[in-house]
Amino acid sequence: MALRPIILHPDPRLKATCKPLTGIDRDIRHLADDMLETMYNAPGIGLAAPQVGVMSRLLVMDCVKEEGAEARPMVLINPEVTWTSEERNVYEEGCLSIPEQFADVERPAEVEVRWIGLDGEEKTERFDGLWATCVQHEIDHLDGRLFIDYLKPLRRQMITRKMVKLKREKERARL
Ligand code: K1U
Ligand code: ZN
Repeated sequence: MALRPIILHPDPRLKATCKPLTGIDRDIRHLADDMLETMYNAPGIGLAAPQVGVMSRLLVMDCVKEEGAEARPMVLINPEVTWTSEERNVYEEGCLSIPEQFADVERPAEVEVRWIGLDGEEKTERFDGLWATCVQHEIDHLDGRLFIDYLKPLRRQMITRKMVKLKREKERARL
């Protein structure tokens, strides 16, 4: 297992639509392991393949936050939202590709998602609370959408400008 570098906004790979996976092989299992390690290390509660530069429809998440509670690492391949609740929920979201920036985003409070597991089996589950917010945020990544795309243009531009500056500073520090 290895940590993979997380791509920072703005980057064209974070704006692109990812391709469905057609099979599960050793490389995919390796990618999922690396993504879970990268997510826990960040630390984060989710991570989508394009955030590590892989343009495939795969995401990992674990929203168990309680101290001492058993972890629930999940790997979702080709996830699809099959139902959304009318009730909506506001959560202050962050993103590992947009560090230190947070904003309220309104989304359906509950969603049903269908996906393929690493065992090749189709699964369906209803998510609520933070799990619902996180799975929608991660599926958005697979469609090239970021949480800042839900904000007013001015706020989005301000965050993007800060990120351009941050990336420039990081690049300078690397040289
Ligand atoms: O996709 C990502 O960039 C990961 C992101 C997921 C997410 C956060 C908040 C709402 C929806 C989706 C993160 O994990 S940001 C870090 C974070 O939220 C967190 C980190 C440590 C403990 C608890 C939360
Ligand atoms: Zn994100």
